[in-house]
Parts: sequence; C-alpha cells; structure tokens
Amino acid sequence: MKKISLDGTWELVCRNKGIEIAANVPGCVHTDLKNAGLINDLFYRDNAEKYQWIENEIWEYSKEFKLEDTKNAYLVFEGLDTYCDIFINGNKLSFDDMFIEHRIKADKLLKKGTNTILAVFYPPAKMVENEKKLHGAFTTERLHTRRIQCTYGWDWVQRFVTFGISRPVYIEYEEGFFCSDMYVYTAHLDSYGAQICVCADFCNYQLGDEVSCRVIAPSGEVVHDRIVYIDTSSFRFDIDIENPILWDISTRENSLYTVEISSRNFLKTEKVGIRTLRVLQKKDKKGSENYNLSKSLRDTPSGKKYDFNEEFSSFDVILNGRKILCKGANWVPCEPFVSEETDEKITKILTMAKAAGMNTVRVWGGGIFEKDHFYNECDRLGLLVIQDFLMACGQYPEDNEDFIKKLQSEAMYAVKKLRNHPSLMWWNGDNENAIEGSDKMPNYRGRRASMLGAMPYINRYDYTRPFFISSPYGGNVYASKTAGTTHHTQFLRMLFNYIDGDSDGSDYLEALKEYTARFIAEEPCFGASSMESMRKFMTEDDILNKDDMWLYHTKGNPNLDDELYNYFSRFAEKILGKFQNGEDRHFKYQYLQYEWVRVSMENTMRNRDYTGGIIYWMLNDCWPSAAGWSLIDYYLKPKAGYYAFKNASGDSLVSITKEKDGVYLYLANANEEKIEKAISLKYIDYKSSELFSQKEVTLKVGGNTKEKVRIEAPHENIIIIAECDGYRTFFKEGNLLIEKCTDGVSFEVLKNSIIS
Ligand code: BMA
Repeated sequence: MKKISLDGTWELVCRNKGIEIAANVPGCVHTDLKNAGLINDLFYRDNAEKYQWIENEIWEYSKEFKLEDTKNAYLVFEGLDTYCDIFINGNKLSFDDMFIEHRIKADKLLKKGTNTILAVFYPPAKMVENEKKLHGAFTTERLHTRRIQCTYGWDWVQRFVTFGISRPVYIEYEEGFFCSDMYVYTAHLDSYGAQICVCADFCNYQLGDEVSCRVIAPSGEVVHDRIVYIDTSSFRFDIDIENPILWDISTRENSLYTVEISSRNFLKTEKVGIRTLRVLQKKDKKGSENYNLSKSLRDTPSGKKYDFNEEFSSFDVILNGRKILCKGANWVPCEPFVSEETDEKITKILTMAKAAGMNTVRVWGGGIFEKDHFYNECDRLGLLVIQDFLMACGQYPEDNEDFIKKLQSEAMYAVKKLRNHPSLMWWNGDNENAIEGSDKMPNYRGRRASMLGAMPYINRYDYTRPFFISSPYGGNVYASKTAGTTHHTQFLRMLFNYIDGDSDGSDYLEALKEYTARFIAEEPCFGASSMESMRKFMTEDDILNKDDMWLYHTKGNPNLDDELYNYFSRFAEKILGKFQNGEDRHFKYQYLQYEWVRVSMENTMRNRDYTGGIIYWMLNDCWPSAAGWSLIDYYLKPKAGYYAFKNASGDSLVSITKEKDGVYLYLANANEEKIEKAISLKYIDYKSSELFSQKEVTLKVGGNTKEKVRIEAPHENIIIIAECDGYRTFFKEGNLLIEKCTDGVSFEVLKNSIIS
C-alpha cells in the first residue's frame, strides 16, 4: 500500500508560555525544548526538578503539507501521547490512548493541495483531576490515563510526564483487494515434520483475485507454494513443512521462515518461527522432595504472609518438547521519552542480555508495547518474551465501561501486532494488580480488567499461547511461592527486616535462601552503576562524599519507611563491611549486586527440580540511575550483577552451601542431557592466601536436576574455592567482610568478578 510519511519537522507552540519552535515528529515536548536550547540536560543532577512545569501546559503541534490524492486515504498515528484533539483541516477528532495505533479514515477530511494538521495535547493530570481517587503505588492519577505509567515516577525513574506524537505518522492508501492481516502458528510438530497454520484476512475481498501463499525456509528455499482464488474475508492455509528448522533459544543460525501472501495488487509478508511451547504445572506428589521444600517455604516469613496453598505445583516451560530453565531479566522502556528509543539501543541491550546467557525477557506492564524492532530482535537472538498488558501496581477503574473498552482496543492491537513472533512466550493481564487474588475468589483487584479487557482477545486471536491473569499468578494467593509465578520484589519488606534486624550479617546466605519459588518473574538485585557512567550525571563530590544525588538518582517508594538507597547502603555494610571511604562505598554498592545475583543464581540451580525460571528485576535502566535494580545501566555499561549473571548462566553450575548436617558441594544441570564434571576444591587461608589443601571431586548429574556431596567444613579464616568449567565460586563461614580479606584470594575473586 502507498504511504506518505508526515514525520520530520513540525511546529510546536505553547501559547501560555509564548513558546514557538521547530519540533521533531516522532518526538515529544521535552526533547523538542532541549533541542531548541530552551531547557538544559534533563538528566544531570536534579535538573529535572526545574522542568516539572512542562506537564501543566497545553502544547500544540502543527504541520502543513500538500497532497495530490485523497481517495481511500487513511491518516495513521502509530502513537499519540496522550490526551489530544487532532484537527485535520479544522475537522476535530479526540484521542486518549498512547498505547495503540490511531487509524483515521481521512478521504473526506483531507483535500488535494494544501492540508493542515493541528494536534493539541492537554495536561494528563488536569484531565483526570475530577475523577474519583484511586489507590496504587508511587502515584495514582496515572491509573485513569492510558499512557506510559512508569514516567509518572517510579522507584527507578524520574517523573517526566511529556506530550507528543510519539511514533510515526503517515497517510496510507487502501486500494483494491488486499490481505490486511495474517496469523501464523505451529499447529503440529511430530516425527513427520511440522504443520503451520496461516489464517489470512482480506479487505475489499468482493473484488476477488488469485492469491499466492509461499513459505520460504531460512535457507531461502521455497518450501511451499500454492495459488487459490479468494473472494472471501478470510482464508486458512494448513502447510506441511518437512525437516523443519525449529526456532529455539539455543544459539543458532537464522531459523525464521518467511510467509508471503500476494496477488497482483499486494504483497504481505511475516517472519515466523516453527516451535511449540507450553507451561507445565504438575502437582507435587505428597512426600516428594519438592513437596517438602514447598512446605518449608510456606513456613518462611514471606511464605507465612502470602502462601496458603494446600497443593503445590511446578511451573516449567517446555519448548519444542524439552524442559528449559528460563533465565533473564525484566525489560523496561530504555528511554523515559518513548520516541527516543532507538533500534540501535534496543539491539545493544538485547545482544548484551543474550551474551550474558539470558534466554528470557519480560516486558513489564508499567511501560509500553515496544516497537516491532524489539520483538524482531528477540526472534533473531533467541530470547523468549513474557508480555504484560499495560497496567502496573494499582487499583485501575475496572468498573468503568469506557476504561474496559480502552483495554479491549489495546488487547486487539497488541495481540495482532505480536502474535506471529515466535519469541512471544506468554501474556500477563497486568503487573501486580492481583497479588491478594486467587482462582477461588469471586472477585479481587484487577480481576475484571484482566478477564474482560484482555482474556477474550487472547482466546479469540491468539489461542495457541498461554495467558495468565496477572504477574505474579497462580496458587492461593497469587503472590505465593509454591505454585505459579512469584515476584520476590513483593517481599522486599522481609529483606528490609533482615537488613535492619539483629543479625550481624554472617547468616545472609541463609537469609537469601528463603527467596526460592516455582517461577521467579521478578528477583530484585540492587547495585550501583559504574563510576564512568555516574560521572555523566553526578559530580565526583556527589559520588564519593555525599548522598543527596545518590538518593535523587536512585528514587524510592513512598510506601516504605526509608529510602531504598538507605536500606541497601545498610545491606552492603552489613555483609561487606563498613565503608572505608567513597571509593570503597561505591565498590561495595556494586559488589552487593554481584553477590546477590551470584547467590540467587546458585540457589536457583541447586533447586533445578523446583524452580522453572528466574527473571531479575531488572535488565535495563530507563534513565541514569546511580544505584538501582538494573543489570545494565542507562549508558549500556554492564553492572556487577551482569557479570555475576554471565558467570553463573551456564547449563551446569557448581556451588557450595551449608545445610543442617554440614557443608555440601552441588553440581546442578539445567539441560536435558546428563553430565559428568570434575570439580577442583581448594581450601585457602583468606588472610595469608596460603593453600591449606586441595582435591578434585567428580559428580554425575542427570538431566534437569542436581547432585550433591558432603565436603569438609572450612575452619576459621579458611575460604573454600570451587571451580568447574571456568566458573569459580567460594564459601566461607559468616559474611564476606571484604576488608578482612582484602589481601586474600577471595578479594581478587570478588574484584575480578566485577571488572572482567
Ligand atoms: C515490583 C515491580 C516494579 C518495582 C519493583 C521494585 O513491584 O513490578 O513495580 O519497580 O517491584 O520495587
């Protein structure tokens, strides 16, 4: 179909402020003001405070352009942020949903010759100031508005409520008979090959025509070619593929097939992958190891608060008939201004995630449906995607029919946009709106929004893919750990109780063991960005001698009794020792995340039979964070936790842990094939670095399980270093207290693990 882009230079006016500047579309007010030199670097120190006035004004974008033809013309805005009146040659249409494409039949609104489009954007907070007060995390006016939630302010990004034409805008001509949409999925995979189903929809089908359907293999070979006369609104092609190249998470060459549907008048193509995927939730047998672990987890502080399961079940992903361990992190928008997200930045972050051994990313519900490039890259790299519908941490107005209708139009848009991506693993109705819910309850917060807003569209337009009403989801209640998915971020208050409790930190390994679950959809991991990155938005004095800019660029949660930064500062000193100076403080803020990820990855692998996945909170930053959850900072520098993940993400992992009856060496296996590995064990005096003793232990482990053997407990001042397949772990009694072992092997182990 013919397209005329309207991207590029528009005019931006704020009458109340007497501003009239050239603007970029796609773009937004903040970046246009910055490009015009009217505001400074929004990210430096606390500059952002000076620009909060922007969100309270009315902003007008306008453009004049010429057209030769208006027949069958549609005006398409792929993103409007958010409350706006669009005047097309003076004809007004209003919109209020940032998450979907707005397609306007414009043949009667546009004209041959000169046309004018004026887009007037209104302050979101003002638009909802008379709405009923709702409850939610961080801020609440956001709950009425269908725009990106996190940039109202979150515990990892500053408040930047902006306006604008956030995605491409163009005129498209729908002429003649054409294919408007196709849904492609793997219907069967067996010893005879694969069968894919291609469901195609057609417009102006009464015109009728011969339609060709071709399938091109990754090699370029045409493996299917069929011509059918079609004059109906839809047609279904069931296509057999011999010796299919399966889409998988293992590193491999291109495994994408191209489906082409065409006739004389059009060509529609989709890149698809041949794969099967399901989530296996199998009940624990009474008396089994998993059943007993579930009972013990139910009795932990976080279990006592949230876990009332009488039955326990697994949560395992079966991809192409093989059980896999999902390992990865949560994706949040990589820019606070959606239009600034570049393909290059998305590719860089996802490539770094894959390079660290990740195989799963979750697109969190407080962000956006990412641009196509994001999902295409996940298809290409072999990264599974968990996609939330776009609500997070709040009581949304789900009794309001207009709100439900908005959710439904978003669901229709997102499902058709994403369903052909082989990387898309499952859908979640929202993020954390149903923590206290359970399937047994006739109602709970978020139930109606998810079951009316999203579920019908999944059942109708993407019926081959799992859908979970919320994340976390499963069990009684949904926040429980012994069934379904779990967010350990929900249990941070228990961790804070430990941090500020009586323990001297020597039992932190034991304390972190509580955070085990069937599928950890959010595992917090808090740490500082690199000095190189921090110098871009803080002064040396800020970084080494003060806290105020650390606090400002860490953010927090007003519902907590203290700032996140303060809690984790105390956590770092508790287990790594008092800060000696600013450099030491910064190093220990970094190392805290390394140790957290190391311990949780090793714990997850030791529980390979129990845990089906660990997805860290979070992969990337939305703005320059000083300390924070991300594993990759805003400037794309890996943080300490990234290295810990990368070191521990192999298919097998050695670790050492203390249990009731002694110290055990574990070898865990996250693959189907059994393994046999030799493990080097060294007992070293961590003060003198003197080698006290060493030996080699060989362990055999079956598929997707672990084996353990009891080893000699370390004496005073002794640290055990275990090494296998290049992964080195360590164990000592008590906490690390780095300054006490700064000249020992363990310090080098710690330091190298961060810098390498
Ligand atoms: C969970 C996430 C986010 C939040 C994180 C850390 O609630 O869904 O909302 O940023 O914990 O607090």
